[in-house]
Amino acid sequence: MLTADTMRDLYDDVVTARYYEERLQEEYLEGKQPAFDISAGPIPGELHLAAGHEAAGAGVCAHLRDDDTVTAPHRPHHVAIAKGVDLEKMTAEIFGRETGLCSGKGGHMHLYDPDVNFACSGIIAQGCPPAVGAGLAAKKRNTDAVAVSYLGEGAIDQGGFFESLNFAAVHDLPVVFVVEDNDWAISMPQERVTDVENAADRAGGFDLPGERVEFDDVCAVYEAAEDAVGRARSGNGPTLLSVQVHRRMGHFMGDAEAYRPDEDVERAQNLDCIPRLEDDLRQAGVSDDELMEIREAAEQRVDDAIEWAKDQPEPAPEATYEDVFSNPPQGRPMAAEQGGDE
Ligand SMILES: Cc1ncc(C[n+]2csc(CCOP(=O)(O)OP(=O)(O)O)c2C)c(N)n1
Ligand SMILES: [Mg+2]
Repeated sequence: MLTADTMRDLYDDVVTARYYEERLQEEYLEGKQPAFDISAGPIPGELHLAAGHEAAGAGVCAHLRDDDTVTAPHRPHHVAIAKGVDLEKMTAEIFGRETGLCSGKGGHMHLYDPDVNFACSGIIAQGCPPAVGAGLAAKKRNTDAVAVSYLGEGAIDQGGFFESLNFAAVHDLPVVFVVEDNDWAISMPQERVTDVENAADRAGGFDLPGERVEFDDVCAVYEAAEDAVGRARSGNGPTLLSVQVHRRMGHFMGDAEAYRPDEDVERAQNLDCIPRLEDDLRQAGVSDDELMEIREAAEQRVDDAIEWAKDQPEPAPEATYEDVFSNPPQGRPMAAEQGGDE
């Protein structure tokens, strides 16, 4: 049931996530020009921002508890924020700092927060099998925890996705698959690689319920996810949800989007989940002043997290070989031990 309080919480999530991406965009560009040196600046490496995807993060994760598991792909921040991942530690991770979620060695695509069972990965559809594993574990342990696996529409032809749908269906596992359909996989429009327009139609082949939420509508996602998560939590098996979202920025920071028609960029700017939710909130009796208060508090939290993260130390070079599966060959000295500084 969607109350005004729930809608306020959803609004808090989406404005936090949007502002977070806008601030990261600014920070990321620092020091990278003129030749776009990807390793320069306070955020080294690739960065995939999720502005325009917020409805899918907030609307689904609003139904989740800390002991529920979420796996996300390479565009993870809005989902992590909605799942309650620690904002400071996540930001420190993105900035490559020692106090980050993964000691600054994972970066923005490899966030892992065991406190709220959140993980993401740069390999598309990679999150599906682990989410199914979490669902299986919950079932074997007789808990009512659920797992949610997010993936993009560009990942719905991956074998791991099909195997995960099948295994979850056959074993009636408490898993919700959420496809964030932004129409693009990097520069590839969906219709060129997949004949199924609605990813939720894939559910039929596995005898699963499938539902699509059109437009960037946070409340509609919330309601669809209420059914899907409720079904999973009450032992009635998996669901496939497809949520229409829009990519308001390039695929990654530095993407000039030369392949993207201007009308599509304009469409993405117009179909924004935030003004739509603001209208819904006003209709529910929430004043503009209150909306502004929520926005300002969210912006302050984000600014504080970024300031804190930027003050954190970088990992020591010697930490390179910690937390790895394989250690360097015996006797091979670290660069620092050789007196080198590279
Ligand atoms: C298995 C695998 N193949 C290829 C890639 C390269 N790759 C990174 S993102 C991406 C497109 C993803 O599109 P989509 O799933 O729609 O997510 P979006 O970026 O639109 O959010 C590809 C092909 C990858 N990361 N993993
Ligand atoms: Mg996509």
